[in-house]
Amino acid sequence: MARPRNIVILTGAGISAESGLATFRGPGGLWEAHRVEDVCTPEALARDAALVHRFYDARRAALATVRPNAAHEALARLDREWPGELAIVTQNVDDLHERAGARRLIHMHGALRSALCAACGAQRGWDGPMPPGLACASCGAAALRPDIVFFGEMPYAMERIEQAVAEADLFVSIGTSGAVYPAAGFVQLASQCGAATLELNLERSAGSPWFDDTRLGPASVLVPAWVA
Ligand code: BJW
Repeated sequence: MARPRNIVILTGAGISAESGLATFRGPGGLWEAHRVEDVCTPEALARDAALVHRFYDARRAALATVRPNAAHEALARLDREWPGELAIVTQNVDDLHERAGARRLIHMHGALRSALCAACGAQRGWDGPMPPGLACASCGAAALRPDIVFFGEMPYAMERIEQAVAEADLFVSIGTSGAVYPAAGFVQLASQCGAATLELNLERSAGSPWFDDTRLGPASVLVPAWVA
């Protein structure tokens, strides 16, 4: 294909694995120690808010112990230097892309360092533990919760993301299992709209059959090599 101008990059937990953050699926993944239905659904929050808050408090605390790796840094450099359109759409709720310096970034599944008011939708930065039932400063309701997209909830910025994917010349997926929709469907949309598609992952994923090209290996090696 001609040199791409518009690039959309989708990242998943695999890009942060070498920084020391657990992925979700597979051996040692977060879903091995926790049932999704207990910590990552609106019903879980309603049933046992303390458990959901403990799960996200621990993951927020872990952010202080990790730092961006060579893959985050390579994408941040691409973001700084790429003259065309670029969107880094991350499913990750960690802040390693922004700490590496990425700016054209969309957190489609929310962010650990953010609190959301379930009553009025206000968002505010958050560090440290988040006690259940805390009042929201904007509306006074006792409804602050982790700003995380649970199963069954609509991911953020879908219109903007789908437009960027539909207009992309190149769609690159990094470190995601392709198990969770709507993100898992972006590769098909990109292909249908004429983009070249590339997957960078440790191993083949559920999405691999949809990509023009899949390169296997650790993100800290593959991503800098691709960006170079
Ligand atoms: C490396 C590496 C290294 C390791 N280097 N690689 C039936 C059919 C279809 C859909 C549905 C269905 N039933 C329900 C649904 C919808 C549901 C869904 O998809 N469920 C599936 C389980 C089937 N989705 C939703 O509910 C979403 N909302 C929604 O659909 O709204 C309606 C809608 C309608 C129309 C349009 C749009 C929307 C919401 C999904 C919310 C996901 N939330 C989570 C948790 C919140 C964040 C958090 O706690 O952190 O998001 S779940 C979890 O999975 C997290 C992740 O972002 C997401 C994806 O996981 P990811 O990143 O792919 O991680 P892993 O662990 O799966 O994979 C890691 C990969 O890295 C592996 O491939 C490794 O090989 C690789 N790797 N080390 C490179 N060093």
